[in-house]
Amino acid sequence: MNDSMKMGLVKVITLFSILLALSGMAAIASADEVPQAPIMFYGAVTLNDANASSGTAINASIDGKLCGRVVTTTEGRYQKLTVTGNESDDGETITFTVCGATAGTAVWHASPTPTMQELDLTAVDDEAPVVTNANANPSSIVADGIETTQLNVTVIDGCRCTVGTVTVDLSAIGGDAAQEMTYIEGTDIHTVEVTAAESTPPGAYGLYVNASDVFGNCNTSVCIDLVIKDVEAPAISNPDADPESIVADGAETSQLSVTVVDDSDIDFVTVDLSAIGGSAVQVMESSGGDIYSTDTNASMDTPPGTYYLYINASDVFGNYDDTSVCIELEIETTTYAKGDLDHNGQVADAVDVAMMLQASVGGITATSEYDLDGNGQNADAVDVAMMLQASVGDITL
Ligand SMILES: [Ca+2]
Ligand SMILES: [Ca+2]
Ligand SMILES: [Ca+2]
Ligand SMILES: [Ca+2]
Repeated sequence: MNDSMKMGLVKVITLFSILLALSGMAAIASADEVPQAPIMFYGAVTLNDANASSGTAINASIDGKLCGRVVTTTEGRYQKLTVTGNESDDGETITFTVCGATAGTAVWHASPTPTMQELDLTAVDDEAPVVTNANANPSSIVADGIETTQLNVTVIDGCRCTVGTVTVDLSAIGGDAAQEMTYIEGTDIHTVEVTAAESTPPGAYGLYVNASDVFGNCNTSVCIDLVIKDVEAPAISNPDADPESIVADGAETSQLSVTVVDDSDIDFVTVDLSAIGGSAVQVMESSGGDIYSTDTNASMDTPPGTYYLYINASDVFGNYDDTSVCIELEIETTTYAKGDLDHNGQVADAVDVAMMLQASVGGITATSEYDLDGNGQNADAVDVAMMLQASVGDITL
C-alpha cells in the first residue's frame, strides 16, 4: 500500500465514522418524536345541559397544543375523535373543549396499537359572543329614507353553531330597535342594509349591536358608527334693523340682527354692507343664543333710500344661504343748515367760507348748496358776498 492509497483509506474511514455518528444522533433525536398509535375517543356530548347540536366542534389538546379535533354530525354524540401524541407525552393530561368551553379530561398513554376510549363530555358556555369589525359602508348617508348603507359585524362564539341572533338598534335613525342582521354563509359576518328616516337630525350616531348565543349570553357593548350628513343650509329669520332708519353721516348707527338656526353648528353669519360703505362680509356675532347682530353706520356718500342688506349664514358642513333673507335699512335724506357747506353743524364758519371761495373759481364743484341767494347760479358773486357777510355776523342765512 503506497502513501496515496493510505491517505485514501484514512479519508474513507473518517467519512464512515462521521456518517455513523450522524445516524446515531438522528436516532436519538427522533426517539421522543416517534408518533404513537392514536387513542380514538367517542361518547355523549352536552352543552349547557342539552345535547350538543350537530356541527359542534370538539378540540383535544396536550400542554396547550392541539392534538385532535372533530366536528359532530349527530346531535348529542361524537365519534372518532383521534388524539395523537408522542412517547414523551405518556401520562400527560388531554384537555377537551366543546365549542371552546372546557368539557373534560383524559390521560394520554403511549401505545403501539390504536385504542378506543369512551368519554362523555359536558360543557357550559357562559361566554357572550365576541363582536369585532363593526362598520357601516358607506360610513355616512343622507337622511332621506332612500340612500342606504351596509352595516356589518363579525360575531364569533365558541362555535358557529352556538351563535344566536344578532340585532342592531336603529331607533335613533328611525328604524327597528332590534333589527336583525343576516348571517352571511361561510363567514362570521352578519349584515343588514339600512336607510335613515327623513326626520333624523344630522350628526354622529352609535348604533348598538346585540349579539347573543343560543344560550342567551349576549354582548351589547359594540356599536356601529354612522354619520348622518347635514345637507340643509341654516334657517335665517327675524331680520331687523334698530333703528330702522339712520342718516348717512358715518356716525349714527343701527343694530342689525337675525335669528339663525341649524341642526349642526353655525360656522359664520355675515351681512353685506357694501351698499352703505361697509364690508361685504361684515361678521354678525352671536351673544350666545340663536341671535346674531352687528352695529353699522352709513358712510357719508351713501345716497338716501331703502337698502336690502343680504345675510349669509353657513353651517360647519358648508351648507349656506346667502340669497333668501335681507335686512331692510332706510337711509334718510339729510338736510343741513343753509351755509353749512362742510356739514359740521356750524353755519358760515371759516371752512364754509373757504369752500365757497374755491367753488366760485371752479376749484371744487359747486352744488345747489352753494346757491345761497337761490338765483339758480351756484357760487356766484352774490353767494360769495352772502357767505362773507354771514361769517362776520352781518346777516343770517
Ligand atoms: Ca357563547
Ligand atoms: Ca345644516
Ligand atoms: Ca360749516
Ligand atoms: Ca346764486
